[in-house]
Amino acid sequence: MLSVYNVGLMRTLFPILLASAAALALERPGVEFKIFQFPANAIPRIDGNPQDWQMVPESYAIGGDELVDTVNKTKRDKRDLDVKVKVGWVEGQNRLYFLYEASDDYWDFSRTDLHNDIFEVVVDGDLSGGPFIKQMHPYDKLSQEDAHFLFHGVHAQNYHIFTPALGKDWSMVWGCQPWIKNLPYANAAYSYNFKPGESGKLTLEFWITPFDYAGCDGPGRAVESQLRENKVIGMSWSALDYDDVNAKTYKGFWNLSHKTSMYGNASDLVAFRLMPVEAKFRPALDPDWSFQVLDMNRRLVAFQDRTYGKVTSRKWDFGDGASSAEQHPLHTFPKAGEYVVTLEVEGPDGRARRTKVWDVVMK
Ligand SMILES: [Ca+2]
Ligand SMILES: [Ca+2]
Ligand SMILES: [Ca+2]
Repeated sequence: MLSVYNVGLMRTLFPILLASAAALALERPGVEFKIFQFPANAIPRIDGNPQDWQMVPESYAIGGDELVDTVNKTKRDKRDLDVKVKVGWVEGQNRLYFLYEASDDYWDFSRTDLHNDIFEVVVDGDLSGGPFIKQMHPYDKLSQEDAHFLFHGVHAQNYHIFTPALGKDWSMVWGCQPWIKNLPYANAAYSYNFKPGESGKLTLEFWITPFDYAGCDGPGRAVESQLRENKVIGMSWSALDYDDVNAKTYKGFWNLSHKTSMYGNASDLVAFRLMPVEAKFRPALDPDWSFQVLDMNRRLVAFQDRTYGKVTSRKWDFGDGASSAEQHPLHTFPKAGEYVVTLEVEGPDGRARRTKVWDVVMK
Protein backbone atom coordinates (compact mmCIF):
# COMPACT_ATOMS: atom_id res chain seq x y z
CA MET A 1 0.00 0.00 0.00
CA LEU A 2 1.28 3.48 -0.78
CA SER A 3 1.66 5.86 2.14
CA VAL A 4 0.72 9.52 1.71
CA TYR A 5 4.41 10.28 1.55
CA ASN A 6 4.93 7.76 -1.25
CA VAL A 7 1.98 9.07 -3.23
CA GLY A 8 3.54 12.51 -3.02
CA LEU A 9 6.88 11.09 -4.10
CA MET A 10 5.21 9.28 -6.99
CA ARG A 11 3.64 12.55 -8.13
CA THR A 12 7.04 14.16 -8.08
CA LEU A 13 8.73 11.25 -9.84
CA PHE A 14 6.00 10.43 -12.33
CA PRO A 15 6.97 12.99 -14.99
CA ILE A 16 10.59 11.83 -14.72
CA LEU A 17 9.54 8.18 -15.07
CA LEU A 18 7.45 9.10 -18.11
CA ALA A 19 10.35 10.96 -19.66
CA SER A 20 12.72 8.03 -19.23
CA ALA A 21 10.08 5.64 -20.61
CA ALA A 22 9.79 7.79 -23.72
CA ALA A 23 13.55 7.72 -24.16
CA LEU A 24 13.43 3.90 -24.08
CA ALA A 25 10.60 3.54 -26.58
CA LEU A 26 11.13 1.74 -29.84
CA GLU A 27 11.32 3.83 -32.98
CA ARG A 28 7.95 5.21 -34.19
CA PRO A 29 6.30 5.31 -30.75
CA GLY A 30 2.58 4.64 -30.94
CA VAL A 31 2.99 2.52 -34.08
CA GLU A 32 2.43 -1.21 -33.79
CA PHE A 33 2.32 -3.47 -36.82
CA LYS A 34 0.46 -6.77 -36.92
CA ILE A 35 1.79 -10.24 -37.64
CA PHE A 36 -0.88 -12.52 -39.07
CA GLN A 37 -1.42 -15.87 -37.40
CA PHE A 38 -1.82 -18.61 -39.99
CA PRO A 39 -4.06 -21.46 -38.84
CA ALA A 40 -2.11 -24.72 -38.61
CA ASN A 41 -3.92 -26.10 -41.66
CA ALA A 42 -2.85 -23.17 -43.85
CA ILE A 43 0.89 -22.78 -43.28
CA PRO A 44 2.47 -21.10 -46.32
CA ARG A 45 4.47 -23.31 -48.64
CA ILE A 46 7.76 -21.66 -49.56
CA ASP A 47 7.62 -21.82 -53.35
CA GLY A 48 7.46 -18.17 -54.46
CA ASN A 49 3.74 -18.44 -55.16
CA PRO A 50 1.84 -15.83 -53.11
CA GLN A 51 -1.46 -17.71 -53.24
CA ASP A 52 -1.16 -18.92 -49.61
CA TRP A 53 -1.21 -15.29 -48.55
CA GLN A 54 -4.56 -14.37 -50.08
CA MET A 55 -6.21 -15.22 -46.75
CA VAL A 56 -4.17 -12.49 -45.02
CA PRO A 57 -6.35 -9.35 -44.75
CA GLU A 58 -5.01 -6.15 -46.32
CA SER A 59 -4.96 -4.59 -42.83
CA TYR A 60 -1.78 -6.65 -42.30
CA ALA A 61 -0.04 -5.39 -45.45
CA ILE A 62 2.77 -2.89 -44.97
CA GLY A 63 3.32 -0.82 -48.07
CA GLY A 64 5.89 1.56 -49.47
CA ASP A 65 4.07 4.53 -47.92
CA GLU A 66 5.36 3.37 -44.51
CA LEU A 67 8.99 3.58 -45.67
CA VAL A 68 11.31 6.57 -45.58
CA ASP A 69 14.66 6.86 -47.34
CA THR A 70 16.57 7.68 -44.17
CA VAL A 71 19.98 7.80 -45.89
CA ASN A 72 19.59 9.71 -49.15
CA LYS A 73 16.29 11.42 -48.23
CA THR A 74 14.95 10.92 -51.74
CA LYS A 75 11.27 11.44 -52.37
CA ARG A 76 9.09 8.40 -52.80
CA ASP A 77 8.43 7.44 -56.41
CA LYS A 78 6.45 4.24 -56.95
CA ARG A 79 8.04 3.77 -60.40
CA ASP A 80 11.50 3.72 -58.83
CA LEU A 81 10.56 1.13 -56.21
CA ASP A 82 7.33 -0.05 -54.68
CA VAL A 83 7.10 -2.75 -52.04
CA LYS A 84 4.45 -4.55 -50.07
CA VAL A 85 5.21 -6.85 -47.16
CA LYS A 86 3.07 -9.24 -45.15
CA VAL A 87 4.38 -11.03 -42.07
CA GLY A 88 2.90 -14.18 -40.56
CA TRP A 89 3.47 -16.73 -37.83
CA VAL A 90 2.06 -20.06 -36.69
CA GLU A 91 1.35 -20.83 -33.04
CA GLY A 92 3.70 -23.58 -31.87
CA GLN A 93 6.48 -22.62 -34.31
CA ASN A 94 9.19 -20.05 -33.66
CA ARG A 95 9.19 -18.80 -37.23
CA LEU A 96 8.37 -15.54 -38.93
CA TYR A 97 6.99 -15.91 -42.45
CA PHE A 98 7.30 -13.11 -45.01
CA LEU A 99 5.79 -12.28 -48.35
CA TYR A 100 7.80 -9.54 -50.08
CA GLU A 101 6.39 -8.20 -53.33
CA ALA A 102 8.35 -5.46 -55.05
CA SER A 103 8.38 -3.58 -58.34
CA ASP A 104 11.62 -1.94 -59.37
CA ASP A 105 12.62 0.00 -62.51
CA TYR A 106 16.07 -1.62 -62.43
CA TRP A 107 16.78 -4.97 -60.81
CA ASP A 108 20.44 -4.94 -59.87
CA PHE A 109 21.63 -8.48 -59.11
CA SER A 110 24.41 -9.57 -61.45
CA ARG A 111 27.34 -8.92 -59.12
CA THR A 112 28.76 -11.35 -56.56
CA ASP A 113 29.27 -8.85 -53.75
CA LEU A 114 26.93 -6.85 -51.53
CA HIS A 115 26.05 -4.63 -54.50
CA ASN A 116 22.62 -6.14 -55.14
CA ASP A 117 19.05 -5.05 -54.61
CA ILE A 118 18.49 -6.04 -50.98
CA PHE A 119 15.62 -6.52 -48.57
CA GLU A 120 17.26 -6.04 -45.19
CA VAL A 121 15.35 -7.48 -42.23
CA VAL A 122 16.31 -6.87 -38.61
CA VAL A 123 14.57 -8.78 -35.84
CA ASP A 124 14.79 -8.74 -32.04
CA GLY A 125 12.57 -11.59 -30.88
CA ASP A 126 12.76 -10.86 -27.13
CA LEU A 127 12.89 -7.06 -27.26
CA SER A 128 16.29 -7.07 -25.61
CA GLY A 129 16.96 -3.78 -27.41
CA GLY A 130 20.34 -2.12 -27.67
CA PRO A 131 23.26 -2.34 -30.08
CA PHE A 132 24.07 -5.70 -31.64
CA ILE A 133 26.70 -5.07 -34.33
CA LYS A 134 30.45 -5.04 -33.78
CA GLN A 135 30.76 -1.37 -34.74
CA MET A 136 28.43 -0.43 -31.87
CA HIS A 137 29.97 -2.63 -29.17
CA PRO A 138 30.11 -0.52 -25.97
CA TYR A 139 33.72 -1.42 -25.09
CA ASP A 140 36.01 0.44 -27.46
CA LYS A 141 39.18 -1.47 -26.51
CA LEU A 142 37.71 -4.70 -27.84
CA SER A 143 38.99 -5.49 -31.33
CA GLN A 144 36.43 -5.55 -34.14
CA GLU A 145 37.23 -9.24 -34.68
CA ASP A 146 36.51 -10.10 -31.04
CA ALA A 147 33.36 -7.97 -31.13
CA HIS A 148 32.27 -9.87 -34.23
CA PHE A 149 32.52 -13.31 -32.67
CA LEU A 150 31.26 -12.30 -29.21
CA PHE A 151 28.49 -9.98 -30.14
CA HIS A 152 27.56 -9.36 -33.74
CA GLY A 153 23.99 -10.55 -34.32
CA VAL A 154 23.91 -12.52 -31.09
CA HIS A 155 20.84 -10.98 -29.39
CA ALA A 156 19.17 -9.54 -32.50
CA GLN A 157 19.69 -10.58 -36.10
CA ASN A 158 20.18 -8.80 -39.41
CA TYR A 159 19.52 -10.50 -42.74
CA HIS A 160 20.56 -8.88 -46.02
CA ILE A 161 18.29 -10.75 -48.41
CA PHE A 162 19.30 -10.56 -52.05
CA THR A 163 16.37 -9.62 -54.29
CA PRO A 164 16.88 -11.74 -56.14
CA ALA A 165 19.89 -13.96 -55.40
CA LEU A 166 21.60 -15.08 -58.59
CA GLY A 167 24.35 -17.64 -58.11
CA LYS A 168 24.70 -16.78 -54.43
CA ASP A 169 23.09 -17.64 -51.10
CA TRP A 170 19.66 -16.08 -50.64
CA SER A 171 20.96 -13.86 -47.85
CA MET A 172 23.97 -12.58 -45.99
CA VAL A 173 23.47 -12.87 -42.25
CA TRP A 174 25.32 -9.85 -40.96
CA GLY A 175 26.92 -11.40 -37.93
CA CYS A 176 28.76 -14.44 -36.63
CA GLN A 177 25.90 -16.93 -37.15
CA PRO A 178 25.55 -17.63 -40.90
CA TRP A 179 24.05 -21.03 -39.96
CA ILE A 180 20.70 -19.35 -39.18
CA LYS A 181 19.97 -18.80 -42.88
CA ASN A 182 19.78 -22.53 -43.59
CA LEU A 183 17.17 -25.16 -42.83
CA PRO A 184 15.84 -25.90 -40.25
CA TYR A 185 16.10 -22.22 -39.28
CA ALA A 186 15.17 -20.48 -42.53
CA ASN A 187 13.99 -21.08 -46.07
CA ALA A 188 13.31 -18.86 -49.09
CA ALA A 189 11.95 -18.98 -52.65
CA TYR A 190 11.53 -16.39 -55.39
CA SER A 191 9.52 -15.89 -58.51
CA TYR A 192 10.39 -13.28 -61.15
CA ASN A 193 10.91 -13.11 -64.89
CA PHE A 194 13.31 -10.22 -65.44
CA LYS A 195 17.02 -10.15 -66.20
CA PRO A 196 19.64 -7.97 -64.47
CA GLY A 197 19.07 -4.33 -65.40
CA GLU A 198 15.44 -4.85 -66.37
CA SER A 199 12.31 -3.67 -64.60
CA GLY A 200 9.61 -5.96 -63.26
CA LYS A 201 7.96 -7.51 -60.28
CA LEU A 202 9.59 -9.83 -57.77
CA THR A 203 7.85 -12.13 -55.33
CA LEU A 204 9.91 -13.42 -52.43
CA GLU A 205 8.57 -15.82 -49.84
CA PHE A 206 10.64 -16.85 -46.84
CA TRP A 207 10.72 -17.60 -43.17
CA ILE A 208 13.34 -17.02 -40.52
CA THR A 209 13.78 -18.10 -36.89
CA PRO A 210 14.49 -15.26 -34.47
CA PHE A 211 16.92 -15.99 -31.63
CA ASP A 212 17.31 -14.57 -28.14
CA TYR A 213 20.84 -15.91 -28.40
CA ALA A 214 22.50 -17.01 -31.63
CA GLY A 215 26.22 -17.41 -31.09
CA CYS A 216 29.11 -18.03 -33.43
CA ASP A 217 29.47 -21.58 -32.09
CA GLY A 218 26.35 -22.87 -33.80
CA PRO A 219 22.88 -24.02 -32.81
CA GLY A 220 23.95 -26.17 -29.82
CA ARG A 221 23.96 -23.26 -27.38
CA ALA A 222 21.45 -21.12 -29.26
CA VAL A 223 18.10 -20.06 -27.80
CA GLU A 224 15.18 -19.54 -30.18
CA SER A 225 12.82 -16.67 -29.42
CA GLN A 226 9.56 -18.18 -28.18
CA LEU A 227 6.70 -16.86 -30.27
CA ARG A 228 3.31 -16.73 -28.59
CA GLU A 229 0.06 -14.93 -29.09
CA ASN A 230 0.08 -11.19 -28.31
CA LYS A 231 3.82 -11.09 -27.76
CA VAL A 232 5.47 -7.94 -29.10
CA ILE A 233 8.77 -8.24 -30.94
CA GLY A 234 11.07 -5.60 -32.40
CA MET A 235 11.52 -5.57 -36.15
CA SER A 236 12.30 -3.36 -39.09
CA TRP A 237 13.25 -3.68 -42.69
CA SER A 238 14.78 -1.62 -45.40
CA ALA A 239 14.73 -1.99 -49.15
CA LEU A 240 18.18 -1.08 -50.47
CA ASP A 241 17.51 -0.03 -54.04
CA TYR A 242 20.57 -0.37 -56.26
CA ASP A 243 19.71 0.99 -59.70
CA ASP A 244 22.99 0.94 -61.59
CA VAL A 245 25.42 -1.97 -61.72
CA ASN A 246 28.35 0.49 -61.95
CA ALA A 247 27.20 2.82 -59.18
CA LYS A 248 29.20 2.96 -55.96
CA THR A 249 26.25 2.27 -53.70
CA TYR A 250 22.49 2.10 -53.43
CA LYS A 251 20.21 4.90 -54.54
CA GLY A 252 17.59 4.51 -51.82
CA PHE A 253 17.46 3.09 -48.29
CA TRP A 254 13.71 2.62 -47.79
CA ASN A 255 13.38 2.09 -44.08
CA LEU A 256 10.34 1.04 -42.03
CA SER A 257 11.96 2.36 -38.88
CA HIS A 258 12.57 6.00 -39.59
CA LYS A 259 16.02 5.83 -38.05
CA THR A 260 18.90 4.48 -40.14
CA SER A 261 20.67 2.96 -37.13
CA MET A 262 17.98 0.29 -36.82
CA TYR A 263 20.43 -1.87 -38.82
CA GLY A 264 22.64 -2.17 -35.74
CA ASN A 265 20.64 -1.00 -32.72
CA ALA A 266 17.58 -3.02 -31.71
CA SER A 267 16.22 -0.05 -29.74
CA ASP A 268 15.57 1.63 -33.09
CA LEU A 269 13.28 -1.13 -34.34
CA VAL A 270 9.50 -0.92 -34.55
CA ALA A 271 6.92 -2.85 -32.47
CA PHE A 272 5.20 -5.84 -34.09
CA ARG A 273 2.50 -7.89 -32.37
CA LEU A 274 1.92 -11.62 -32.91
CA MET A 275 -1.82 -11.63 -33.51
CA PRO A 276 -4.39 -14.28 -32.58
CA VAL A 277 -6.05 -16.29 -35.35
CA GLU A 278 -8.73 -14.19 -37.04
CA ALA A 279 -12.17 -15.32 -35.80
CA LYS A 280 -13.30 -16.50 -39.23
CA PHE A 281 -10.48 -19.06 -39.39
CA ARG A 282 -11.39 -20.96 -36.22
CA PRO A 283 -14.52 -22.49 -34.66
CA ALA A 284 -16.47 -20.13 -32.37
CA LEU A 285 -16.06 -22.68 -29.58
CA ASP A 286 -12.74 -24.52 -29.56
CA PRO A 287 -12.04 -26.43 -26.33
CA ASP A 288 -8.49 -27.20 -25.26
CA TRP A 289 -6.58 -27.73 -22.05
CA SER A 290 -3.17 -28.46 -20.60
CA PHE A 291 -1.93 -30.02 -17.40
CA GLN A 292 1.02 -30.04 -15.07
CA VAL A 293 1.92 -32.74 -12.55
CA LEU A 294 2.50 -30.86 -9.29
CA ASP A 295 3.51 -33.85 -7.18
CA MET A 296 3.85 -37.34 -8.63
CA ASN A 297 4.11 -38.92 -5.15
CA ARG A 298 0.63 -37.66 -4.32
CA ARG A 299 -0.54 -37.94 -7.99
CA LEU A 300 -1.60 -34.31 -7.78
CA VAL A 301 -2.23 -32.64 -11.16
CA ALA A 302 -3.17 -29.05 -12.05
CA PHE A 303 -5.45 -28.70 -15.09
CA GLN A 304 -5.62 -25.52 -17.13
CA ASP A 305 -8.60 -24.67 -19.33
CA ARG A 306 -7.37 -23.15 -22.62
CA THR A 307 -10.70 -23.04 -24.41
CA TYR A 308 -11.28 -20.42 -27.08
CA GLY A 309 -14.79 -18.91 -27.13
CA LYS A 310 -17.62 -18.13 -24.73
CA VAL A 311 -18.17 -20.81 -22.09
CA THR A 312 -21.15 -20.85 -19.72
CA SER A 313 -20.54 -24.27 -18.21
CA ARG A 314 -17.85 -26.92 -18.28
CA LYS A 315 -17.31 -30.45 -17.09
CA TRP A 316 -13.99 -32.21 -16.58
CA ASP A 317 -14.02 -35.99 -16.67
CA PHE A 318 -10.72 -37.24 -15.22
CA GLY A 319 -11.18 -40.81 -16.41
CA ASP A 320 -11.08 -42.23 -12.89
CA GLY A 321 -14.79 -41.77 -12.17
CA ALA A 322 -14.32 -38.25 -10.76
CA SER A 323 -15.38 -34.98 -12.39
CA SER A 324 -15.23 -31.22 -11.80
CA ALA A 325 -17.06 -28.08 -12.95
CA GLU A 326 -14.20 -25.74 -12.04
CA GLN A 327 -12.33 -23.87 -14.75
CA HIS A 328 -8.82 -24.80 -13.64
CA PRO A 329 -9.20 -27.75 -11.24
CA LEU A 330 -6.59 -29.53 -9.12
CA HIS A 331 -7.13 -33.26 -9.07
CA THR A 332 -5.60 -36.16 -7.13
CA PHE A 333 -5.67 -39.47 -8.98
CA PRO A 334 -6.39 -42.54 -6.85
CA LYS A 335 -3.82 -44.91 -8.35
CA ALA A 336 -1.17 -45.45 -11.01
CA GLY A 337 -2.46 -45.71 -14.56
CA GLU A 338 -3.00 -44.17 -17.98
CA TYR A 339 -6.01 -41.84 -17.97
CA VAL A 340 -8.42 -40.60 -20.64
CA VAL A 341 -9.29 -37.03 -19.60
CA THR A 342 -12.04 -34.97 -21.23
CA LEU A 343 -13.07 -31.35 -20.92
CA GLU A 344 -16.58 -30.67 -22.19
CA VAL A 345 -17.69 -27.06 -22.58
CA GLU A 346 -20.97 -25.40 -23.38
CA GLY A 347 -21.81 -21.85 -24.44
CA PRO A 348 -23.96 -19.74 -26.78
CA ASP A 349 -22.15 -21.30 -29.77
CA GLY A 350 -22.93 -24.88 -28.77
CA ARG A 351 -21.21 -27.70 -27.03
CA ALA A 352 -17.81 -29.29 -27.72
CA ARG A 353 -15.23 -31.45 -26.00
CA ARG A 354 -11.52 -32.14 -26.05
CA THR A 355 -10.12 -35.50 -24.91
CA LYS A 356 -6.47 -36.41 -24.46
CA VAL A 357 -5.89 -40.15 -24.45
CA TRP A 358 -3.11 -41.28 -22.09
CA ASP A 359 -1.37 -37.91 -21.89
CA VAL A 360 -1.98 -38.03 -18.15
CA VAL A 361 -0.05 -41.00 -16.76
CA MET A 362 0.37 -41.59 -13.03
CA LYS A 363 2.82 -43.88 -11.28
CA1 LIG B 1 14.70 1.48 -58.52
CA1 LIG C 1 17.01 -10.07 -28.58
CA1 LIG D 1 16.95 -1.64 -58.04
